[in-house]
Amino acid sequence: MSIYLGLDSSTQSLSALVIDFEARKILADLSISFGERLPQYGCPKGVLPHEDPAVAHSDPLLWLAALDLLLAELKARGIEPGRIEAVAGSGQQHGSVYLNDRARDVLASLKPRRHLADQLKPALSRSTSPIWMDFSTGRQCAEITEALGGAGRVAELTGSSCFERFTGPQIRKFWQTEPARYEKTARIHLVSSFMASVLAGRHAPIDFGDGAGMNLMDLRARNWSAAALKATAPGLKARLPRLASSDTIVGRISPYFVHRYGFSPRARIAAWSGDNPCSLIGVGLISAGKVCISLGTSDTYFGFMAKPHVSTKGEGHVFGSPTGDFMSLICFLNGSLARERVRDQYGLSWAQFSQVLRETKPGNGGAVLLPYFAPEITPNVPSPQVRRYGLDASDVKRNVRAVIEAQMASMALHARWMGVKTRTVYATGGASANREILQVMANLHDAEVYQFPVGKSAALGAALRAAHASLKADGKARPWKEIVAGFAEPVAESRVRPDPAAVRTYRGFLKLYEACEAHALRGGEDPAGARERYRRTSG
Ligand code: XUL
Repeated sequence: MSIYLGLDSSTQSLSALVIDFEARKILADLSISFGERLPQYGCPKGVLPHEDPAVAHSDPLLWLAALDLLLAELKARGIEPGRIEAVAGSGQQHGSVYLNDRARDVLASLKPRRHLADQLKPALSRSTSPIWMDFSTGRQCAEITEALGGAGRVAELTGSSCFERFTGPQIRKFWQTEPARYEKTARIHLVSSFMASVLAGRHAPIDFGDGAGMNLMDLRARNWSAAALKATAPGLKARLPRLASSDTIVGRISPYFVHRYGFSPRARIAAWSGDNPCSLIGVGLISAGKVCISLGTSDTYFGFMAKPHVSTKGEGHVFGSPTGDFMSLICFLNGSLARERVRDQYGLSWAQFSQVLRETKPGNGGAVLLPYFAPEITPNVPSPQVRRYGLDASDVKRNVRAVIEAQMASMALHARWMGVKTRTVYATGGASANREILQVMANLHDAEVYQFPVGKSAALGAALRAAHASLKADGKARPWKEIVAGFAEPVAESRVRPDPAAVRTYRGFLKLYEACEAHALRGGEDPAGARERYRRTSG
């Protein structure tokens, strides 16, 4: 038997991929969209509405309701859960779940006749979960940064300077604003370790990949940093799960899933990780040299890293890689959100959007859009602001091209700290199906871009991690190269080549974009001169 299940608990949906590892085949691929299938939870895009736009919380019970729905559907699709050897998962990073001291017993005695959400409800000490889109902890970030001796020091210690969405600042805010509830909190999980805990019926550890997204873990020593814990909240260590490597087996699956869905009682639950560490595996980045751009709710730019090399200017992060090494990552919040905003604003279909990209010229005649429709993570823009330079809001075509060029230019600029010049970019995530977008990507990064046969790189990475951890537990460990072979490989024929003329245009365009960004965000000089220079040189 070599059937493994990878789950991905992401912002807007829960997905599953079932793989036959030896046959290198995907047996099932399905998703539950929170907005469409579980509207009663009031999270249309996976986020609870809030009067403060900086606050982004979700309902953790929604993720459990989705798990019940998904597993029932898997069975209905003819997958026999009893054949699944092991399960691993991927969770949206940074989000946290707060449980009281009843959680341990509740997890250990889940009743197969009742829904997970109903049973876990009394075990929550906080009814909502702050997620990665939250920007409300600026004050806490400043306090932690000061206590730890500055942004550079925090980055060296934890892999990232303090970011609003990271779990440490979020926990500090909870302790400061709701001390009584914090007092009642016995365990704080990440989305990943929470979902693993439910599946295993016991508190699961946090893996080094996702643990690095908290501003609490000593990146090199791979333990909770006493200084970071102290700077965050009192009594925090006792409330956190232990840290463990990504190939840890948490235990056998909880009897709940055996009786309700027919899993084998011997099925293993492997530690879950963050969606980005899982995607790293899902696109086969197990050594240095290539990067991946994932175009999802957020856009991320990431790559494998052998030794940790952090950004001290707050432009990105270093997380653990599931291989035991490291990964670099930059997150752009205005990903599909910004693309959809522009498409909807002009009433276009995706086909029309692509058509416009085909019809318009690289460099857009020097028109620049800064598309911070929502607060932006990279560069740091704490409240929404959309700026146009040499661009009229009524110009449909130029605005369409401008949003894509802005996203790709911003990636190129803010990835410089990684010091990697790559000739190959792997593209994944929903929008990677759009070849016109990939052409702009290829031209702006002066690199060949490849697509993948499986869009769900995080769920695939999770399934491959389940195989890796389970084989290791059986004493049959296989090297990562063999684990990803035949699954996490780009489609050779999908190659999008950079166009040399566009590459030249974009060299100048990048300077212009940088000047516009500096003007809008850092009080830099008016970019009119830069636009003129760009116009002259681009002919
Ligand atoms: C990464 C980040 C997002 C989330 C959501 O740092 O915040 O990519 O993981 O998927």
